[in-house]
Amino acid sequence: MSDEAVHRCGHVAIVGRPSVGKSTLVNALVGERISITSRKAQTTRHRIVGVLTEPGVQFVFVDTPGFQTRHGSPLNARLNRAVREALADVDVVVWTVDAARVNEADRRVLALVPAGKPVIAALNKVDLVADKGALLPRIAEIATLREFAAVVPLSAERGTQLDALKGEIAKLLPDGPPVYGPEDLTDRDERFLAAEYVREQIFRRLGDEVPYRTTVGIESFEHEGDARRIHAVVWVDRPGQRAILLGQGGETMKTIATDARKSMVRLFGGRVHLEVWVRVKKGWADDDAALAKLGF
Ligand SMILES: Nc1nc2c(ncn2[C@@H]2O[C@H](COP(=O)(O)OP(=O)(O)O)[C@@H](O)[C@H]2O)c(=O)[nH]1
Ligand SMILES: [Mg+2]
Repeated sequence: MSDEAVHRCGHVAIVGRPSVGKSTLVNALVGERISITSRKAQTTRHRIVGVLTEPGVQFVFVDTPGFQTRHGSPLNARLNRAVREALADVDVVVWTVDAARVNEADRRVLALVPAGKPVIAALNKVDLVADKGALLPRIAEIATLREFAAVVPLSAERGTQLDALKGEIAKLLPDGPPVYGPEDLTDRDERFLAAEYVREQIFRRLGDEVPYRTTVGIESFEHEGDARRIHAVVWVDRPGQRAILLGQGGETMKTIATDARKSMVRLFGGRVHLEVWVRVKKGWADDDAALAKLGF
């Protein structure tokens, strides 16, 4: 920004149906992997903030779980509440869709945005659209759904058009001092991120059932100089799921822990000693009280 006297700062909610690339987009904007991603729906379970500080402007991005309209479980009710809350107190909404197709679920998410709230449409995954000419009619079609501040085709994964998106968002942010420190990347602590990185690998490596019956807790997190000693516990529903997580001779869990540890080293710096245990706790995903205890 040219005028040094003016500083902008505001909250930006990234919303959309599951798997359109919301968390990937937040990570790309912030420049670090603070929100976990996978091909599976509902990888994101928590509202998580990603902070980007540039000269004259601070963006506070709010990543949200994808809005769930199909199943009425206590977990989904909590996910939906997280989305509604994220929408209520932000300055700008980035409604994220897959550039290849906009469907009923996308439109339902858009309908949740309160009237008068500025919305930017982000058409993600343009790298997968072979016929770029097909984008123009789609943009025109999207523009009829609501009044948008801007429609920006982009690729979160490739990092294309992110500056265009940031520019459009910055125009809509209110004047105000930064609310986070210049080095801050997220509102979450290392303990939370460590648990998330373990969960990310479970979502990426295991089939369709087990990840959804799994949660991760941190039993202990100790600093020894610039090294960290982390003890994580993966909670599952049934002994059979424990066996799947461990794999032949513990190989699956070993790979999960190795890759999760790499992500921790990258973000935290320094050495990381990670130990992961798998324990059985019956019915954790159905029990409201247990959910609250685990931090949902
Ligand atoms: N090809 C391509 N894939 C993407 C892009 N953005 C996200 N993805 C992939 O889409 C999947 C879902 O992404 P994620 O960020 O977890 O979606 P979310 O559920 O909306 O948070 C992941 O496998 C990402 O790697 C993109 O711009 N291009
Ligand atoms: Mg996500």
